Amino acid sequence: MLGAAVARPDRLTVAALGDGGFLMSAAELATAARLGAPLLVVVYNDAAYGAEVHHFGPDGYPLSTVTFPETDLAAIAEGYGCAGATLRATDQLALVRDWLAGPKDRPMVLDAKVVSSHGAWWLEEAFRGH
Ligand SMILES: Cc1ncc(C[n+]2csc(CCOP(=O)(O)OP(=O)(O)O)c2C)c(N)n1
Ligand SMILES: [Mg+2]
Repeated sequence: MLGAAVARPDRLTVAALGDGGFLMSAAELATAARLGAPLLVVVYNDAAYGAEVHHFGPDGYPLSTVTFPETDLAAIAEGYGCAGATLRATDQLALVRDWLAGPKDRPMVLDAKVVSSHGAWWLEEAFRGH
């Protein structure tokens, strides 16, 4: 995604990923911020390696190794020099509109808190029998 943002600064690069993947690769934000990449990062934050929950849960294994405590990803992003925002409702998307209307001279990271009470139905179906 960083390569895409650098190669095509005329277009908006959007990276959509989970909180687990974000936490594994957050250091990339230092480079993205240093380059002033016009990059929008949307993190679907279910406080878990959600895919793993599908495997561990039905087999009765404890979920403690695949679920996380509350993590402030917007603060992490700001620490790297990016803009950061925590989203809990769609009316907060105005923040994104403001960033889009601005110079986009640093990446924006959205920590979109999503429900974790139940996993994604389509993944549940895809993993059945695995
Ligand atoms: C480096 C690495 N380690 C482990 C995995 C196995 N893995 C696949 S999906 C997944 C969970 C990812 O969690 P998250 O990014 O929060 O996405 P979610 O499933 O919660 O939407 C893991 C650990 C992987 N793909 N890559
Ligand atoms: Mg997750």
